[in-house]
Amino acid sequence: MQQFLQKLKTQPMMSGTSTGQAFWHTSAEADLLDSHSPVDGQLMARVYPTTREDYDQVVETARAAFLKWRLVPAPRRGEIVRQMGEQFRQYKKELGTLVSYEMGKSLQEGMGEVQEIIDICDFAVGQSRQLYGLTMHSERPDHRMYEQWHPLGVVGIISAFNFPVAVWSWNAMLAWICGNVCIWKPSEKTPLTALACQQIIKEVLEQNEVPEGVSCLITGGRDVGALLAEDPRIALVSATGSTRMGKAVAQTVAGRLGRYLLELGGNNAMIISQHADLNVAIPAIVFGAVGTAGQRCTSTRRLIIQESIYEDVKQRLVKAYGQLRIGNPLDEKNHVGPLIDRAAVAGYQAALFQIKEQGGRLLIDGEILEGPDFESGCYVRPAIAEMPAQTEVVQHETFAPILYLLKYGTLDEAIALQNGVPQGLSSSIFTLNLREAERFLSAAGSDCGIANVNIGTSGAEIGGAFGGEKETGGGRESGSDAWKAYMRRQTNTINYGTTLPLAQGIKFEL
Ligand code: UN1
Repeated sequence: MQQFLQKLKTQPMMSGTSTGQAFWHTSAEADLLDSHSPVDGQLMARVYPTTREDYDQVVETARAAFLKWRLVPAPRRGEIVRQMGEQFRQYKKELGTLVSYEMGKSLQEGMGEVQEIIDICDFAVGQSRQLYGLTMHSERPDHRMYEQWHPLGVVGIISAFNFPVAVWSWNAMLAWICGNVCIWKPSEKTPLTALACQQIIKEVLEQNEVPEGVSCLITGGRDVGALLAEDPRIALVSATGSTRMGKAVAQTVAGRLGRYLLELGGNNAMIISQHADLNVAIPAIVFGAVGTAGQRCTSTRRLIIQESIYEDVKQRLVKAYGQLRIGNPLDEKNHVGPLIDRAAVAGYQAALFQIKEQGGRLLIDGEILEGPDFESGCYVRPAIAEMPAQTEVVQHETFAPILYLLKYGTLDEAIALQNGVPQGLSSSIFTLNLREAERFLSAAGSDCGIANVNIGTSGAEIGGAFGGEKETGGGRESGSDAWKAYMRRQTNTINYGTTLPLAQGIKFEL
């Protein structure tokens, strides 16, 4: 790990592209952003934010690279992504550890995140030979009609702190095999893992003589993200983060009729039916609610429990929460690490306050942990609150381990509660009853982008399309046919005859 960090330090932390000499900055020492680990509060890195001039240089380099990269055959682009996957396999432990240290998720989850990169690389390699278009039968004789998919150009990727590397890879790997070039703006809270990814793929880019600018990195806060949103040179802005950020990006990009792909907040519920196998449900609930300290966009925030088993579920949960070990996420014995920063802790505290104000009852009260192992001030106790209804605090996504319990009578009531929030990312039902499961998955069931049966709301595999409806933003990333978002469709009609028949039977004679 030390050696790996050392290797990272050989490159200053600034905007640029991942090959050759092109790391540059025009910002001054005084502008440096400090990046602290939530694990122990230590200063990890100092980052030069990207200035307007740096940004322009990056975009121009990327645009020049696109002119070459778009001509490289897609399977060849796939082969380069395959080699990147090999690099990530080699550095899985180091990068996973760095993710854990910079972001605060458990080591297991940090490595799991790198595994998602490896998986999407494998997926993208196969996809690079499957950028299929359809062939249509023309209504005109001696005509052929078909569609083909072309790359878009420069893709801007804005990613969040909670999945500091995987979300980038879902976008970048697909964007690359599709023939685009990428400019990545990671969260200002996790710049070091982003730099590590650039370093990990650097060798592959160099060895394959990939043009400078295919993989670019810019650093900074919201204002730097806004540069991408405003810029007509950016063909697609893919943004992951809060609904507030997504709305701002969408409005700006729509203002120039650009394309965007949004993956925003979730407020994910599990319905626990009286027909559930609780031995499967309880661990799923606990992992969903406290995994990544409740900071996944797929984290379980609401439990909608059938009234006849409500007390039983409650007791089992309280018992399970009693066994949780909170502490340094690099210690594999611990289940729950810190929140990302003190601002997140303040958000958690505010939610706890609102719960009480809005008639909720805390079964397990939250608390900020203090003492020698918790110096960063970011460690909190996962809380469980019984709520009388889906009050304002329940409607809102608080990025912290707070689980709301709600009661239901009929399945229709449960589905109405599940759908009765502004967000629509992930959902699940625990039931062994076929009719219930199918109703939940039907058009009259969950309104989310992800709906599961007998598994939790989080931990999706990369093979499916990932994303959600309503305030979650409607975008789909990673598997299935999500690649189409990174390409433009062109319909082609070819006349190989000697006359000019017009469509719709129109006659036009000279
Ligand atoms: C996110 O929290 O932004 O399904 C992504 C999951 C992970 C990805 C979460 N595969 O929980």
